[in-house]
Order: sequence, then structure tokens, then C-alpha cells
Amino acid sequence: MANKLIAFVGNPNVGKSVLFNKLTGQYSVVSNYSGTSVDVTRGTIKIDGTDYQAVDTPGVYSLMPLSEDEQVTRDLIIREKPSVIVQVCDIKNIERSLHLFFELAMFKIPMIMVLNMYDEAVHSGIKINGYQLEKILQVPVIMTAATLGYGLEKIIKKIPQAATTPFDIVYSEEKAVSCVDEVLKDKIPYSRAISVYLLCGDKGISNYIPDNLKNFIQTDCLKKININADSFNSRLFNDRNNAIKRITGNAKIVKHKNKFEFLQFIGNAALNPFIGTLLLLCILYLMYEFVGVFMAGTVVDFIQTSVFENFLNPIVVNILDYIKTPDIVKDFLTGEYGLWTVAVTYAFAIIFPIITGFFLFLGLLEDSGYLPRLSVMLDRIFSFIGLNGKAVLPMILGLGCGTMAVLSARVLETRKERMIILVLLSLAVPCSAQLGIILAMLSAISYKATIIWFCCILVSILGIGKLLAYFIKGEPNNLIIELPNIRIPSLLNIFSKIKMRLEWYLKEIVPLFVIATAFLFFIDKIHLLEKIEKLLSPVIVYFLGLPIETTSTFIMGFLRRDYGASGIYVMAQNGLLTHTQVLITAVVITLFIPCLAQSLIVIKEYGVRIAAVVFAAVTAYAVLFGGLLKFLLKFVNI
Ligand SMILES: Nc1nc2c(ncn2[C@@H]2O[C@H](COP(=O)(O)OP(=O)(O)OP(=O)(O)O)[C@@H](O)[C@H]2O)c(=O)[nH]1
Ligand SMILES: [Mg+2]
Repeated sequence: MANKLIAFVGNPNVGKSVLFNKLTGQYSVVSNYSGTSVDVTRGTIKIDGTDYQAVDTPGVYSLMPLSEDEQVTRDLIIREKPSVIVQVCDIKNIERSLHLFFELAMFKIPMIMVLNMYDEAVHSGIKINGYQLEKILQVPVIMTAATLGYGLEKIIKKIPQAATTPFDIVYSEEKAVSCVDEVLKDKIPYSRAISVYLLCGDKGISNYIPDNLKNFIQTDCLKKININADSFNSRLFNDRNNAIKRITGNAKIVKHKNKFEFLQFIGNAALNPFIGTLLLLCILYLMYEFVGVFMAGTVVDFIQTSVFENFLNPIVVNILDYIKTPDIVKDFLTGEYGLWTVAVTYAFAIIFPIITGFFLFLGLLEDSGYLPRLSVMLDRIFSFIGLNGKAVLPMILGLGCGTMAVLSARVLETRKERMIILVLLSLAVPCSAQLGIILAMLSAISYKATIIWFCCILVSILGIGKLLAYFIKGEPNNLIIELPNIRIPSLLNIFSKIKMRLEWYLKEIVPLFVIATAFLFFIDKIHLLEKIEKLLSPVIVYFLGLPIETTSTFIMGFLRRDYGASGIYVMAQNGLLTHTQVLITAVVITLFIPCLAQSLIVIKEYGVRIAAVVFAAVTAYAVLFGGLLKFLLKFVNI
């Protein structure tokens, strides 16, 4: 193996990441829906004492990408030239895997084929003659049940025997393919595959063709051949389909009628408009009770009071006194913007328990296979705002963390959809800790306050979404989504996911809190905070009717949304805000611009110009909405 890179490639949701994790000991996120991995994860596999690089890729139906995550996989293959491709397939959907197999075969990279989900195939009465398939394709074929650990050692054994399949389809448009391939052959790698994609009308592929050859192909081949991309595509599909039918016929695939399966019965019930809505309401209620009331209320209260105030804080103060710490250092650690009293307390007493609860809940939803069904259920509502049900996923992940959500928007196929979701994520999707804190604050006031907050956010999402759908050019895109089997979540996977997400929080986010607090301490000491407060007072005090001290929580809110919300929570606990003020602040801080980390990801994915316009518009909207709410609340008793 020249560069010793092993790439795990395959259709979405077939178990690539489970296999990758088990073979490398790394953790690439595993969830029960298509499009979990939107970027590559790297690790190493030891085979016969030698370390091989391994890479887990986003799932693809074809290497002619429709969305950005699919582009990631093709770019990886062309740029990094793996020495072995492990194609992971779901046995239950072998036909679809063979379509991808024929695309991969054009690259002439040694392959092995892993037929995964063996357990589910047996359960549904689907059998494949692996030996026969191996004989036809002439690449090693292995049956596995990745989650059960069955067949994994065979993969390690077979990787060194990976082979380039001699099985190639002679396409009915072979003349066109050869014409382009003749020009590219020996000049660029993977010339046959690239020729086919070019004829398919894939614009992105021309990045891999030097300009002079591109011109030559245009004038010398394409004009002479005179075939349009659509008809080339449909013939290609037919050619592959015919070959697949022959193979599946020969490999004696037996499909029995599905047995009655209880979990799939539940899955179908979730799609029923009546039962599905009831189920959704139950889930939202459970989430409210578990994350908003239990974790954000009871648990946070306990940690804040019993652990921090009554136990840890006195110890810290005593230690500082005992070692005769100078006043300024004491102030820096335990003052109004102290590292201990603010950064550490908010991070561990308030935010940590809430996100742990939310990640547990999210993990259960992700691994059960419920989320794609929710996408189908909510498709109609989402189509009202120019999106389709696929956007449910980024929105729900946005509750976990906006940064993850912005990345997961890669699964959306059109620019219009990605722009709409960008604005909605920046505007109205709170992160879980922020949401938990807001729910805890509002539930302490009244149900009415919670409902008003919810309506404000819903109106913003639907109103702004509709406006964007109207003004941003582009056709609506229909929902095409795969419904995975409903599966009982594996607790081990959920804990691994929670652990990974909490580690990310501790490593990436808690240091931000420390920096943010030190920054606030500093601008407070040089009286800059006072000046900023004065400057913003017309907006904060007169327009929004809030106490001037909330300014610092808005600054915190920009650094981290949940951090800002914690500031308001503490102010509310200390009786510094009236009920109306709590509600206005909760709405404004939800609608307010995204936090620093999310902003950076937005800039990376969409560019500075778009990010600046979106953030300016979102801030203006948040403030104006807050002002309007202040006016309306004069007439409502909450
Ligand atoms: N029953 C069963 N479930 C499996 C098996 N392998 C994976 N799964 C489940 O299938 C789902 C998808 O697994 P992933 O590893 O995330 O799939 P993936 O191919 O990486 O998916 P994408 O990243 O979305 O392309 C998860 O719920 C796994 O627990 C298996 O052999 N048997
Ligand atoms: Mg994956």
C-alpha cells in the first residue's frame, strides 16, 4: 500500500462510523439517520504490526455530489488517493450499494466490500450469497454486524487482500466516455471516472482538469459527440441497473416477506399525522420537564446552593484569606466579574448539568431513528418557509450547539435552503443550555410567560423564514429522505456521544468563559464597561426598559449565548429584574446574534460579507422586536 490510507466509504447510515470506531478506537459520531458524518474523521488501524491511516467519510449515494457533505467524500478520494477503499453496505439495500460500487470501481482503487447489518438482514429474512458476490465482483466480500462486533477481525485480515475489480461496465455511451478519456488518460489520475462525471454534467469535476485540456475536450470531444448530460445520465443509470440485476440474480439473493416487527410498527405510527403529533407533544413535554424543570431547576439549584455557595465558595474565600491574597487578585477571582464566582460557577453549576441532560435526550432521539420521521412530519411546515423537512436536523442540532448545526446544514442541497437556515439558526434557535436556563427562569414566573416567549420565537421563525423564502431566488426542493429502521439506542453509544460533547464543552467552551470573564473584569476596571453601558443606555434602558446592568449580560451573550443567559438567571434570582424584564431579556437574548464560536463557523462556511449582513440584520431585528414586546406587555399581565 503506497500511502497506506484506508477510506471507509458507503451510502449514508450503513454503519461506516461504527466500523471505523471499532477498528480505530477513535470516536466518529454515530446516529441513526443519514448525514450524521458531514466531515471526515481520521484514525489509525494496526494491521500485522504496521499502522495504517484510516478515514471515515460522510455517506454518499453517488460520487456526483448533490450536497456539500457528499462533495467532501469525492474530494477526499481524488485528492488523497486512498490505497484501499472499504465500501460499507447495508445488506438490506445491496442494490443501492452496487450503484456506488460501480462508481468506485471506475477509480481502480483496491477495494473490499463489507456487507453490514447482517443481524437485521437475518431478522428480515434477507440472504446474500457472499461467496458468489465475491466471485462476480472479484473483490473480498465480508459480512458484518458492526454494532455486535461480528466479522470485524475478518476486515483486518482482508484489507491487505483488497483488489481492483476487473468487473467494469461497458456503457452504451462508451464512445463518448472513451473520447474524453483519451484526452485525459496519463495526464490526470482517475481519468475514466472524471470523464464519466464530466459527461454527466457535474460542474465541480472540472476543477480537477487543467484548463488547456478542458478547452480541448470542449472543442474536440463534446461538440462532436453532441450528447446532453440528462440523456447520458439516464443511459448510465440503465446500464448500471441492468448489471446490478444480473449480479443480484446470480448472487442468489433471497428476500422473504418481512415479518411483523414491533419497532417498525412504532416507526410507522410516528408518521401518522394524529399519532405523530401526539408523540411529538409528548416528547416536547418530557424534554421540558427533564431539561427545563429538572436539570435547569432542581439540579442547578442543588449544585449552585449546596455545592458552590455552601461548600466550595467558603473554601475558596478561606484559602484566599489564608494565603493573604492581595485585594485585586481576590477581586479578579471572587469579585463581581471574578473567575471563580462567574466563569467557574456559570460553567459548572449552571450550564454543565443542563447540557448533560440535553445531550442525553438528544442522543436518545438521534439513535432511535425518530428524527427522520420528524422531518417527514414537519415537512409541510418547513416548506412554508422555503425549506423542506431535512432542515429539521440542523434546527434540532442547533439546540445542542449552533456551531454543530451550521456544519450540519451541509446536508441541505440548495443555496437558498442553506441561506434560510443560516439566518434562522443565527436568529431564533437557542442553544440547549440557554434554552434550559430560559425555561427555568420563565417557568418560575408563569406558564403564560413561557408561552409568550415560545410564540415570539415561533412568529420570528415563521415570519422571517417566509420573507426569506419569498426574496431569496431558487426553486423549492422536495424532501427525499431515507427512513432508517427504528432501533433501540445503544447506551454505550449515547454515553460515548455525551462524553465527546462534554469533552468538547470543557476543552473549547469553558476556556472561552474564562477569557470572557477576564475581559469583562478588565473593561470594568478601566471604566470602559461603564462607557459602553452609557453608550447603549438609550437602547437598553429607554427602548427595551431594562436595567443598565443587563448590558454586560448581552456582551457575555455574544461571547457565549448560554453564558449571557446565566448572567440574566443570576440577576433574576437576585431580584434585580421584574417579571416583564425577565421575559423581554429572554426574548432579546434568544433572538440576538449568535455567539462568537458560531459566528466564526458562519464566516468560515459562508464568508465575511454574508455573515456581516446577517448579524447586523439579526441584531436590529432582536432590538426592534424587544421594543415592540415591551410596548405590548403593558397590556398583558404575566
Ligand atoms: N442493527 C445494526 N445496527 C447497526 C449496525 N451497524 C450500524 N448500525 C446502526 O446504524 C446507525 C448508523 O450507523 P453510523 O455508523 O452512524 O452510519 P454511517 O454510515 O456512518 O452514517 P452517515 O455518517 O450518516 O453516513 C446507527 O444507529 C448504528 O447503531 C449493525 O451491524 N447492525
Ligand atoms: Mg458516519
